[in-house]
Amino acid sequence: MMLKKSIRSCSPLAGLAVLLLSFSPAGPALAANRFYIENQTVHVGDTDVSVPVKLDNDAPRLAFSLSIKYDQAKMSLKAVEVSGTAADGALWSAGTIHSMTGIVYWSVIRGFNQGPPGSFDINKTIPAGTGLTAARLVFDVLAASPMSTFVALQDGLVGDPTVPDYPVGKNLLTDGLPTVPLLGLPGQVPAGTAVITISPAVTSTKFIRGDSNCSGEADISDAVHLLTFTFLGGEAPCCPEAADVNDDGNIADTTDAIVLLSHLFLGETPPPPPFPGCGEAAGVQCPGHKICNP
Ligand SMILES: [Ca+2]
Ligand SMILES: [Ca+2]
Repeated sequence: MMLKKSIRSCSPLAGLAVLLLSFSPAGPALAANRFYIENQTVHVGDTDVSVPVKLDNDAPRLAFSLSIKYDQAKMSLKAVEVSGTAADGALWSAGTIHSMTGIVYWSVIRGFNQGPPGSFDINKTIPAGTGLTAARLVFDVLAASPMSTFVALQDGLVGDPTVPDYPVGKNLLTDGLPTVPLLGLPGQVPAGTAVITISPAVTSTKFIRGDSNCSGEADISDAVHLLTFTFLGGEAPCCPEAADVNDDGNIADTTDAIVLLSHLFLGETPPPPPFPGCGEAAGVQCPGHKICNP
């Protein structure tokens, strides 16, 4: 009786409001759709620097496109990758890097349908979420001294102005209909522009003598590595100085493998320092030893 009375007492508008509220999505509302690139620091001489393009996405998407400007005199864009991102497994990830103008267009389609040619597969999407990584830009740093540069999400870019009617870049999300995202984080000026600080080169001077595969330890696998490299043309040492076990200036020769094996198994004289832990030797740079030079 009480329930019936309550419903009868509601006005039609109040009833509609109750109805709408009952269909409100559960959980916190997602932020506006947004592509952005965060400010970050790289170093003179860095290669394969990863600059993530982040995404706030309020609904699963079938595809997206990116249009990005960077300073081609300071950084060289080598690739746009989606492996390990929210778009991992995309069947289409392609575009054009205009290295002369510092402009890249890139399109990613998570999946194509098996049916009509060119149609999206609605079962393969980029998920909804905030702080997703949509793609990674892979740069080499060209600048020879510390300075500041930028990577900017921009619409309306023209990669090759010498070609009439060349397509104009646009940042879009697509779930059947195009969704125009916001570009950049609040406070980034100009909008969509991330500051990339190029700091002085990292000095990578540490290594372990004998650790020719840069595993963090000089052991029998290094002796195998040395012999495989010397006699079978195997993978080159990640740090030449580490492969000069006896420090005689000859890199990865037979004697180096013998010196290491003699120490490991016969207790003979250890390799000269730095050994067995990470250390430095005069004039040696060893950027390949990531464990000693994190
Ligand atoms: Ca090793
Ligand atoms: Ca040697």
